[in-house]
Amino acid sequence: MHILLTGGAGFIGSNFVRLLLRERPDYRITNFDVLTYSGNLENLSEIEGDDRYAFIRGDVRDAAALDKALEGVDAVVHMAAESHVDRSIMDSGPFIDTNTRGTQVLLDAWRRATGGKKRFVYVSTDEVYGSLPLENPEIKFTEATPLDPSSPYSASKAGGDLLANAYHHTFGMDICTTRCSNNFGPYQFPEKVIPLFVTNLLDGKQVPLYGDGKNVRDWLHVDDHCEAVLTVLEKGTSGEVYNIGGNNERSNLELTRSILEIMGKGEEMIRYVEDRLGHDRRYAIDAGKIKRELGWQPTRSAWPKALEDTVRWYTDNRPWWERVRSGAYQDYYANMYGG
Ligand code: NAD
Ligand code: TDX
Repeated sequence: MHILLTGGAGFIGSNFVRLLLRERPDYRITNFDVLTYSGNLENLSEIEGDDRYAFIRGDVRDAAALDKALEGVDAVVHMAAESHVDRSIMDSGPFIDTNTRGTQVLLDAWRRATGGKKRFVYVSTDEVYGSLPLENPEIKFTEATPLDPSSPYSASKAGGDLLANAYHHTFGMDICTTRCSNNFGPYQFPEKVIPLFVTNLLDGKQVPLYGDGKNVRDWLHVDDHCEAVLTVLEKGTSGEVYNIGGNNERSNLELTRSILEIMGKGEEMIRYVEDRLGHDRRYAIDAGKIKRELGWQPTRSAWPKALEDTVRWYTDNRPWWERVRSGAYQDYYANMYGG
């Protein structure tokens, strides 16, 4: 089995490559990634010499490059994306271009390569469902919840999600879609809340908590997400959507307090800052379908142990995040948080 993974140099992609090489000794994987600011081959340095792994620097918007890369490939896992909500608020152009148009270019290339007869997994997000109210904690997103994206990021991901569905219906292509909640773990770009807060604290800086800190996210360890994507790739039913989540809802304030406690820091390290525009209040995933139909459930997200392990990873890997936080990231950080 030869898989082409898009976006394999990013956070989830690089963890997926590692998991696949570990768990499927007879698979090969090609990582097709253009290496934006968040793509980093250093995330994969330990497997560089593995002859089951190959890297192609390429853009999912480049049809000719895809035609070449897809030769002899048995399945595609599409993770490449612009992935950060705050950046999409600053400039939505690259989001629509990569997440929506790039998905269309890739779907067309896969159709040319295989007639759509081989599997394509579109890695979408729970954010396509929009926001849930805090007042009704029993309500969660199911696969039947209508799409109602509220940020330019989630709208651009919903564009790709709807196209994947449309290509299945129109051309009979073998496509599954996954919609996962917030991931955490090693190699996450430190613009996202957990690595941002941990690395700030390691540098003795305060953490910028948006608004009242009551927004809720459902946290899942990245390895659980990757295992779920692999399960869908191998066992999913064509045309189906699968929610993936940890049943692990925390308010941002609870999350921040847990990080402070693990790191032995006090509440004075919290800096309440202006809220994110259009900030989704709550995400919560009902992941019953993937458990019932494909037998997947999280095994690596136990809280707070998985969070403690993640804090330890950033503590132990200062050279990685210091390099990642240097250069253009400094301008982004200064623009967002005022230095
Ligand atoms: P990331 O930003 O860490 O990685 C994205 C990768 O895509 C990078 O390596 C980047 O270089 C590559 N890329 C971007 N534009 C490209 C293009 N035009 N052509 C080729 N490669 C390109 O993102 P992530 O957090 O690892 O997210 C991966 C996927 O999972 C995304 O599709 C995201 O929407 C989805 N997702 C993420 C989460 C989360 O919590 N991080 C949750 C659910 C779904
Ligand atoms: O500085 C911050 N302060 C803060 O309070 C940052 C960066 C975030 N937050 C809050 C906003 C959110 O409520 O923390 C929560 C999580 O924020 P992010 O890490 O930016 O993630 P989120 O916006 O929830 O989106 C993530 O999950 C779904 C990923 O970035 C997406 O790619 C994925 O689809």
